[in-house]
Amino acid sequence: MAPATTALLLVDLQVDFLPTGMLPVPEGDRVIPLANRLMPHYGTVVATQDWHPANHGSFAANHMWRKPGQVIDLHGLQQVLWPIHCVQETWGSEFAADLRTENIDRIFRKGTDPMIDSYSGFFDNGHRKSTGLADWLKERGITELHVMGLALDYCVKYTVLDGLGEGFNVSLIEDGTRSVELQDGDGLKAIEEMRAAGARVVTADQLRVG
Ligand code: VGL
Ligand code: ZN
Repeated sequence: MAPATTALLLVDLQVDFLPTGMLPVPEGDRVIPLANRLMPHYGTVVATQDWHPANHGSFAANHMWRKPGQVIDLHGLQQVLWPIHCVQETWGSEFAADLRTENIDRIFRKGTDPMIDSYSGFFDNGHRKSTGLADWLKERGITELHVMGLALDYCVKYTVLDGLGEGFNVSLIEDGTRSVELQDGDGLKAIEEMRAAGARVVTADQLRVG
């Protein structure tokens, strides 16, 4: 069992990020069994859920002449445009069918404001609004986070960086994540950024929680 002050944080383990989804993360399905194996060893398990309205500004389809992968200015912030994904109340935004969601204590949804994207589970990309995740964890005496999920080079990275910024000790579970890799090497670069910011990078076996 992990100490009671440690929480497992599962990032965006959703249908649209699996290899058959709308924003496929290669091998994204491979991390689901690991999440299922780890969850019973934590007193606190939290999951984030990308939860966009259909008119979300991060969707290329909502901008004339734009294609996924292009970068635009969205209300003052640089925004990568994505295929339509994780639309609220659709199949694509559901958690992966094989994920044992009964072990999740609390879900934090993000990306609900059409004007701004939210990669991190803690804040939107402009750091303007909090999701309440940090306060919720702190109220429960959580000081350490073990983070895994999708995608390494976007939502996992920004969740880890914001977790560190909020004062948590953060370990990235390297084998519990996969990258979208819009550019070759983005996954490795993300890991180096997280390490430089103070994250511990470990494999699930090194956690010794189960
Ligand atoms: C994500 C791109 C757009 C992610 C979410 O979960 O990493 N990436 N929305
Ligand atoms: Zn999204």
